[in-house]
Amino acid sequence: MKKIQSSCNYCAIDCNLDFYVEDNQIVKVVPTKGYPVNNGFSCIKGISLDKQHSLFKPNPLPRLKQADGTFRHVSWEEGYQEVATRLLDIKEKYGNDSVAGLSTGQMTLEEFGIFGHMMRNHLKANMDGNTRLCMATSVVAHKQSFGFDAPGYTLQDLELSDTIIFIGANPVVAHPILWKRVRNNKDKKVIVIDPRRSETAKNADYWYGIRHRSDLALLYGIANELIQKDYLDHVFIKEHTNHFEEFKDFVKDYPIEKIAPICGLEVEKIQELVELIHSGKRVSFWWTMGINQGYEAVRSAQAIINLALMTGNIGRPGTGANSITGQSNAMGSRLFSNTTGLFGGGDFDNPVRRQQVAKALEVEESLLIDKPTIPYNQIIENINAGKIKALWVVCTNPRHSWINNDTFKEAMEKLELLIVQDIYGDTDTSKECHIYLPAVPGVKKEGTVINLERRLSAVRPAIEKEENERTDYEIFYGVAKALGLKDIEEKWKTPKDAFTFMRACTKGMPCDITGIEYEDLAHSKGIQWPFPKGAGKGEDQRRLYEDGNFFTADKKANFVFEAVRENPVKLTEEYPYVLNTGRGSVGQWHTQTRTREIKVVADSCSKEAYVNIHPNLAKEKGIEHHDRIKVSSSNGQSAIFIAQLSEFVGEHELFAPLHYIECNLLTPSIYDAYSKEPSYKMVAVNIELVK
Ligand SMILES: Nc1nc2c(c(=O)[nH]1)N[C@H]1C(S)=C(S)[C@@H](COP(=O)(O)OP(=O)(O)OC[C@H]3O[C@@H](n4cnc5c(=O)[nH]c(N)nc54)[C@H](O)[C@@H]3O)O[C@H]1N2
Ligand SMILES: Nc1nc2c(c(=O)[nH]1)N[C@H]1C(S)=C(S)[C@@H](COP(=O)(O)OP(=O)(O)OC[C@H]3O[C@@H](n4cnc5c(=O)[nH]c(N)nc54)[C@H](O)[C@@H]3O)O[C@H]1N2
Ligand code: SF4
Ligand SMILES: [Mo]
Repeated sequence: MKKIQSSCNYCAIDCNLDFYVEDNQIVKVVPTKGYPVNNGFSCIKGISLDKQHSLFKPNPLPRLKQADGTFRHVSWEEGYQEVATRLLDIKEKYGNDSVAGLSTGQMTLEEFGIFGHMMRNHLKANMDGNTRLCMATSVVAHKQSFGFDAPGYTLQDLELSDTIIFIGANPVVAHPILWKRVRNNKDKKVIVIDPRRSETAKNADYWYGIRHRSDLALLYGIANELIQKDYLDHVFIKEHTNHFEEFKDFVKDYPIEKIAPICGLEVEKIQELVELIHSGKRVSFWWTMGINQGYEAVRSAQAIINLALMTGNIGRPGTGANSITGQSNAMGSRLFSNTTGLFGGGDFDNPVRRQQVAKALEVEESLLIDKPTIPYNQIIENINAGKIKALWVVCTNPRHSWINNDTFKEAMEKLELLIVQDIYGDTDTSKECHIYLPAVPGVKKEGTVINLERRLSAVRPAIEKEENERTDYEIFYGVAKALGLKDIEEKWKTPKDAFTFMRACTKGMPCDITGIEYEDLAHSKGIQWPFPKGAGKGEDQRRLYEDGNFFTADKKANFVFEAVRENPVKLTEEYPYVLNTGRGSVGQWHTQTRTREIKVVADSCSKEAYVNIHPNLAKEKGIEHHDRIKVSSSNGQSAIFIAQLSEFVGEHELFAPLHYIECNLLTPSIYDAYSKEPSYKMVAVNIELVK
């Protein structure tokens, strides 16, 4: 029996797993012992990776939709040619801006490299990813505050922290192995700030059930109180930060007496929180989608960073303002997708970086695209306005996951060419597309992913592909060849080639990985970036900012702040309740295409969309547990849900898991001003019993 160590390609923890294989069948999956991230533990999704494709084994050949609406399968060569010809035709007829792509945080670094090079540099197309729906806020916040998109922590900080504050994060459900690391810490207080009494809040020492979208006011109020009480690290502020004096003046407008009613908390509760922050010796702040998916999300993330800076809780063991990533390679997509920045980081109009990246890719500088992509929302708007005619969607399911998802349905109808590359041909996005390109799942491919603490780890094929099966990398390569892109054809033959190019692009950057050999990652403990040439063996755990130096020109972190804005979501008589959305269970992954194959998950989760509703509200509305209710949204849409009574949501709030397509029918098209990340977490709704 062979044993192959590989990374789980669901969530951003990137647990490593040992696949035991006999006769090209996975016999068992065991979480890797000694791997610094998960050390012998995993969640149900990881140990069920062998279930991928047991139920829905697709035809491995490309599928074309014909003029009469029927489908036919063609050879791969014909499929590649069809994609290439049709993309080039549309480009020629309508111009570069008529072609766009949508990728994901779930591809490998090498796949980002080849796809980004082909789509952006060669085809000059716009291309964004589902990381916009997820991590765009953190990216912008980090760049403005730290000078680079560089989350500084290592997971061990959870074991070393004495005060762990989760804001808009529910790791018990969304990042179980991160929560395991919290539980390893026997000497800590856990604090949760979340309007919902989430699974994490239930397991915390302190829960602050704030009003939806009042985080920014709360965080400024806390900052002001810390200043008033002089609970500050003056030395750190003076030596390592900019704009503190302006910040100090600014937050005077947010005394806790004023913000307490805005946040729905008592003044004493906020004071308690301030004292907890002050009394902690190693305080760490952790945020996820409850912060990132808001209308003033970037400023909220920065308000968390400000607290860490002013109290000197950054760069030391057990501290940090720490953004938790969602998907297995969201960090890779942030650095290597060529969408919002050059490969390895840096702006598209930075002449020095352009030269470096062109040299690393062995191409003329003029080949590199010269501007960032238009964001996801604008791609969809431009499709619906008839400007974008062709869309290539890879490893994401936007018909389900996009905000106000009827607008994506409209886009699908408008497009002349929708190409979908997915491991399943029956997803809401792939089932009706013009060209479907079936890719094999992660257990059959190789490459690299980067986890939430900047750790690169290897994805290795546990089993071999069968006849006619193709990996995502091979599909990109095949299309590039059909497009006649000689440099890709000659120099990007394998994932290792792509890794080598991407690595070269990082030279001298904060994310320098020039010290990593592709082969080093296999059967390893993973390697955190930065890891420049000559870095030696490296420790198992490394954090950034230990010397107090950040990536800005003057090496100081910036206090960034802005007045709290009016919430664009208004509760009215017509729509008096808040609908909150997010992850429903450990077993369910996003749009459920993959986790429907895990029998215990499929059997134990609701088949139909449901909402959690407080028993008091249910009573008031004559609704009983498991009744069907109609939820109407201020975006003009409504859908039927099963009512699941729960005391863990507020009396005037509902919670809908995003795992059901109905959820995003109701979410309104609202985005953060700076990151354009959708504001998924607050919808104004009304409800009625369906008789
Ligand atoms: N099982 C499972 N795990 C997953 C995923 C999955 O689909 N299934 N997806 C992965 C991905 S891509 C991501 S991005 C992560 C997401 O991980 P999380 O962000 O932890 O999960 P969510 O449930 O989206 O949201 C977290 C919390 O934000 C709270 N929240 C809502 N509004 C507000 C607000 O105004 N203020 C505050 N402070 N909190 C608010 C919600 O009540 C919720 O408890 O999970 C990853 N892990
Ligand atoms: N209301 C609401 N909506 C949300 C959110 C929320 O909190 N609330 N969260 C948002 C967030 S944070 C995220 S990240 C998105 C996620 O949204 P999506 O990315 O749309 O969700 P997934 O189900 O992960 O889609 C991944 C697709 O890739 C396919 N796939 C899996 N592995 C492979 C592979 O190796 N190759 C290829 N080619 N395909 C593969 C799967 O079958 C699936 O169809 O949802 C967003 N939508
Ligand atoms: S915690 Fe995340 S990475 Fe680990 S097994 Fe579960 S889904 Fe996979
Ligand atoms: Mo995400």
